[in-house]
Amino acid sequence: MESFLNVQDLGDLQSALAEAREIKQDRFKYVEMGKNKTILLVFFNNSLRTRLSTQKAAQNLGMNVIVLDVNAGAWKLETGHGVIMDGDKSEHILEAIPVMASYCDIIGIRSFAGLADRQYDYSETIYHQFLKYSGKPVFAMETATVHPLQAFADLITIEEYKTTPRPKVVLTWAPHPKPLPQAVPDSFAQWMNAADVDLVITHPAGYELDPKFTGDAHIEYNQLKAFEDADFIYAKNWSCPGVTYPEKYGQILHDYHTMMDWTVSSRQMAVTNHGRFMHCLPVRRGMIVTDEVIESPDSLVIPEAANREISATVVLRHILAAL
Ligand code: AN0
Ligand code: CP
Repeated sequence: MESFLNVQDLGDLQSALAEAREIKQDRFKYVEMGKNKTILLVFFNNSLRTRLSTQKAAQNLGMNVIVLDVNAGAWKLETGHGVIMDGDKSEHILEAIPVMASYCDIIGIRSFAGLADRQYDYSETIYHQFLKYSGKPVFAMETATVHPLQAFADLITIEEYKTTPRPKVVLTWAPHPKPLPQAVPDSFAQWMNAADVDLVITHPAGYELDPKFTGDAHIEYNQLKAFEDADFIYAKNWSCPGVTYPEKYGQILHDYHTMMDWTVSSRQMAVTNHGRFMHCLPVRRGMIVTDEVIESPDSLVIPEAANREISATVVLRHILAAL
């Protein structure tokens, strides 16, 4: 595997889930695979889970790990082409990428959407520059439009906790004070569409996600109706994806104070089928979800985050196998 952005990149999903179960039984089973291989994790944005779980996964496979926080100690990188670099950016990404690549065998990238230019974000410009100019396998640790390591961990978690063969999974928008990317809901929708679940998406009008990720998932604008008989509730905020309102791409459409009835509380959880609560974290309590719901025994946020180590171990194993 040369590139990991989409669910299809991993090959057969059922075999990948079987590999996840195998790795969970014995995380160090393939510790010889990564001997004398070096992985570089490049962060343009903050991270707790991705940073720790991807390092742990690489160590499970016996790799050497280097982590670079671009905005904390490296030179500020210019990413545009044809720019006269007379500002605060000292180095161009087109030199920095091949230099970084010369020290490693695999590169992970965290580079969030800028939320200003839809075309730039949705063509995954930075990720594709890494792919093109590194000559090394590259994988997404949340890029502009996708977060596949998260969505794979989410699916592993749903497989572990489901009580029916085809559970009803609801992706719900929830309020947040700052504009956030669409990467998490995009990947979640894409992976759920590839899995054996009944996916329903609920959000206020205007937050329609790109159909290239949502496919033919059912969209229900009435949140409470969407929650009826749900087995899993997956909450996330996202800013305007620019599908319905291209001019509002990356913006918050309404003052969040007026949207607080979308916060996931026991009022909505009561109509589910003993639904389990999920969120990728970090989560803002009182905005996305109430303390009561996130602290309840039906909250899966901790095992879900723990499964990030498992999803990353499976993905890195696939990349190592093709080196
Ligand atoms: C990021 C996002 O919404 O994409 C990362 C989530 C894993 N969240 C924040 O920036 C708060
Ligand atoms: N869920 C997730 O990717 O968390 P971090 O942003 O902390 O890595």
